[in-house]
Amino acid sequence: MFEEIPLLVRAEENPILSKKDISYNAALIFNAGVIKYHGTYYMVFRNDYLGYPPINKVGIGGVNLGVARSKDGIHWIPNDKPAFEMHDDEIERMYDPRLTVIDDEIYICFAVDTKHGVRGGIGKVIGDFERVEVISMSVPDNRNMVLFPEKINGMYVRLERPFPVYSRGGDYFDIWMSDSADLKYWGNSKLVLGAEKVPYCNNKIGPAAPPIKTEKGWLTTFHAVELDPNRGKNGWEEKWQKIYYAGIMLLDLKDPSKVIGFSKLPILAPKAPYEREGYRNDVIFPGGMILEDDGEVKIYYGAADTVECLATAKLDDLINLCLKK
Ligand code: BMA
Repeated sequence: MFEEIPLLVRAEENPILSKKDISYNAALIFNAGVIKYHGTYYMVFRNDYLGYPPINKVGIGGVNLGVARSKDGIHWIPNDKPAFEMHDDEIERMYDPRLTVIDDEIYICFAVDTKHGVRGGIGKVIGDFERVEVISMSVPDNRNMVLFPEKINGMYVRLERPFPVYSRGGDYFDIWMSDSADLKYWGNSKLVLGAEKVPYCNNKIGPAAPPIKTEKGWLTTFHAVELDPNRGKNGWEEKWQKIYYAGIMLLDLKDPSKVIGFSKLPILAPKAPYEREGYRNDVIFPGGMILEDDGEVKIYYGAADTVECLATAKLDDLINLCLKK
């Protein structure tokens, strides 16, 4: 297990959202996307709820996405019913939402488990989080998609994490980038960061929260996984051998496939009790990042696949960390 760089401050209110805050069927509340939109904070969170027949051994029956609002980004008021769910003969569930505002419209990226593989979905949020108009769905396997908040060189850009299981030597995956003229047809794909470059990863990395624009470059978090074959039962699972860390990187403003620098140690490593113990122990999974006017950065993350948390840092410290050789 790696230790984090002492830079981020965990919110005293953590977990900032958990099942006790939800008035409908909810078991695990985590991996949220967060935006600040016209002065209000909005969160779309993942809810694994109890149901029958269960989709796993602990009685989870399905997954939906809920919405919560906040005036300060710390205290949240969830809606009294879930917002989005996808389920049909082919699609099993949507999960792990990420939110990006582009030209005053709210877009959502999400993972989709289907009977024929994992797909990355992109949609537009319609009305007051009433429904998602799906714009595109990738071929399998791909997920952890995040959109940049503006066009770059006239194109929409996304970070993504395909899973090349044949050619990459197992569960060993990297961060990629593609662009699109219309959010529907994606191409011009490029490697951004290889998993082998990240010292606290021996397994896979993936995009985390959508990037924020700074003078020095696009600042964006990623998750990095350490696989420890000596770990056995961790959390509710019979065998959970992974540890999920958060890292941060700075990408070139004009060509975001170029990494200017990244943190050589995690910015968040499982430490607090709510990160160390839950459904899957030792998981930190960021999905939202907001830059405030005073230079504070709020990073929202799912902890132990069970609750949603917040940690903050100063923008300059995060940038300097990425620039450090
Ligand atoms: C990933 C995804 C995430 C989850 C993480 C840790 O593969 O399934 O939703 O938070 O594993 O369990």
